[in-house]
Amino acid sequence: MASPPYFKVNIMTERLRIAVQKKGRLADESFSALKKCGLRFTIRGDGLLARVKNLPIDLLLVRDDDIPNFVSSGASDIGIVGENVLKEDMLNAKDPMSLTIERRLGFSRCNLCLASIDGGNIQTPKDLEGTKIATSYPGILGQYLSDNNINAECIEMKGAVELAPRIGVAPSICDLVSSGATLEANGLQAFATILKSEAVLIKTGQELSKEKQEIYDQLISRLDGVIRSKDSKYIMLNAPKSQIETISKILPGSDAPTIIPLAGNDDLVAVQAVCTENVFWETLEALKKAGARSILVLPIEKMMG
Ligand code: PRT
Ligand code: ZN
Repeated sequence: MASPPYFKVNIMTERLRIAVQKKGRLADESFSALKKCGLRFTIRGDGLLARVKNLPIDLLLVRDDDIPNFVSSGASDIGIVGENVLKEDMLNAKDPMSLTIERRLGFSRCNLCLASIDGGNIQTPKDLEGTKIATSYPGILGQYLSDNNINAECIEMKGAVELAPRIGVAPSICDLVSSGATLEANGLQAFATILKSEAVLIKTGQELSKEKQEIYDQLISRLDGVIRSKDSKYIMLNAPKSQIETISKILPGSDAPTIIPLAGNDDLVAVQAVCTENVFWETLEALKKAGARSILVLPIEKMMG
């Protein structure tokens, strides 16, 4: 007897998992970047998982320190984390982590700096020899000290590192700085930057299923559009025909601009271009000097190559 036909029905569509910080300095901008990629989701009070409504994607809402491990182990396929946390975790991991940095995201920028009492006797990295340094980043600091042949003792603190000099724990610190206000409020001054950090998208080293890889590729293509459109502007202006070459050279980060004739005017043309770099007031002044008129700079919301 012929066996009945069996149809393989995949009821459990695979969902790509993205680990993001639940709450903190990285969280809002991570959510915002994903929303700009068209992901629709709601973050509820104490949930650990947010389901994306319009794509097969789940967000794992976790502490930032756990993100590299989640991604390396494959518990999450990708993640958004600060390079400072990533590098520290990689240096402290027993086994090499299985992950790659796929994109730099340009937010949560900060510097990991060495700082000491303003006007005190530690003013350069060499002055650290034989002293104590308080930090939450013993891995990165330890590597910096050994790379620079400095013998100093790292005192690990989980938080409030900036208080260490005042309470006598250590005369200097190694901590994250963004505006510099915390250092200033504590009478400290930075004298060296040992790591420049920003949020990065990391991907597990483990192979993704075909289904997940497709979702990932779609997300990355949208993310690239978000990253590119961030600093990009659309410029429109009128210019004398004779000045097209000079004006094209001034337009920052644009390929060949579009040149359109103007009705009833043989000498003037309309120039339109996508500028992929920042357009400053100085750029507009230079364009005007070169003969451009009616200059408009418009934001670009989305881009796809
Ligand atoms: O709870 P969870 O573990 O998830 O969060 P967290 O408390 O460990 O981290 P969180 O939310 O404070 O920071 C998350 C990430 O944001 C960091 O790992 C960095 O990648 C990035 N980031 C960017 C910063 C800062 N800027 C920053 N300024 N993280 C911390 N700071 C702190 C710094 O430690 C210091 O205390 O802010 C103070 C200095 O700020 P300024 O502006 O006064 O210089
Ligand atoms: Zn943390």
